[in-house]
Amino acid sequence: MRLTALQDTFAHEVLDLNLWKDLDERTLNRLRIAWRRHGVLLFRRQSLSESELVRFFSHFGKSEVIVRTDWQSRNRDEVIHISNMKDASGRSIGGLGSGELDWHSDQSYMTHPATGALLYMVEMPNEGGATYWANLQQAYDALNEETRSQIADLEAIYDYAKRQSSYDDEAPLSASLRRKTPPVLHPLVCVNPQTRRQSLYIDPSTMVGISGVSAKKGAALLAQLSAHATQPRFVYTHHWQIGDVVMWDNGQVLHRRDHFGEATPRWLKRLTCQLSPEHHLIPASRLYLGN
Ligand SMILES: O=C(O)CCC(=O)C(=O)O
Repeated sequence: MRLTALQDTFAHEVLDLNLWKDLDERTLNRLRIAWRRHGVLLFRRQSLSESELVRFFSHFGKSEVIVRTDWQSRNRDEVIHISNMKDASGRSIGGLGSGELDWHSDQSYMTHPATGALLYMVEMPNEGGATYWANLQQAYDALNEETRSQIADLEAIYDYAKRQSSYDDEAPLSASLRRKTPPVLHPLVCVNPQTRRQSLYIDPSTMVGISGVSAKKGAALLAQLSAHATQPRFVYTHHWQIGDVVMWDNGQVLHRRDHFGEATPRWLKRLTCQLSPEHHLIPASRLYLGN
């Protein structure tokens, strides 16, 4: 197994590894360390059944069954489909349609976010649909001292209703989804347990304000932090190929996607898992009970 930096960014490609094979503990440990260090890993030319995907990802943390059961695979509850494709009866086979997805961090609307995530590309259009990852550690390091002390003790409010309203194929939040996703708080600054370095934790698609700060000032500060964190110098751009597996740590990076043609099929399989708080930055969380 070899590692190589992608476009001179933090993201790395892992070469010479077939993920459908049994991987020995030494290789798995090298992968775990590489993932913690780099935040985004790419494996090209993979060919995996859903069971093989689940088995591979189980080496990194406990699989999560997400709140969107309507996006679930029929074979494995842990696998969801991200697709604009429809089945023979005209029903969507998955979620997120074909529109642009703004910067976000998976699961940030949960009190215990499962921060490990993996996408596997099955079917894709010739144009559009690139995915981007932005490094929150690098973004924090580049903040000035004034902003660092301004945000040191602040918590942002996260609401799934805002996230869902940004999807191009969605109805308003149902009562049952609302019950599973009450608004939560996460600190704007978290500590990486391995390096002890401080890092930003934000999600522009889901944050609706800052606890204890006026709506206007909170919105302005969140917009400023989001614009800062997603500058091209902190971003890796991924142009997909069929068979790509990308895994990322939502405690370290944000991601977004370009739109693509509504009529062109695109289909990814996604898994999420709970990562170890000893080795990965997991944002502290609590329910938001109002200012
Ligand atoms: O479709 C993509 O490329 C990205 C999907 C995504 O943002 C997600 O699954 O959270």
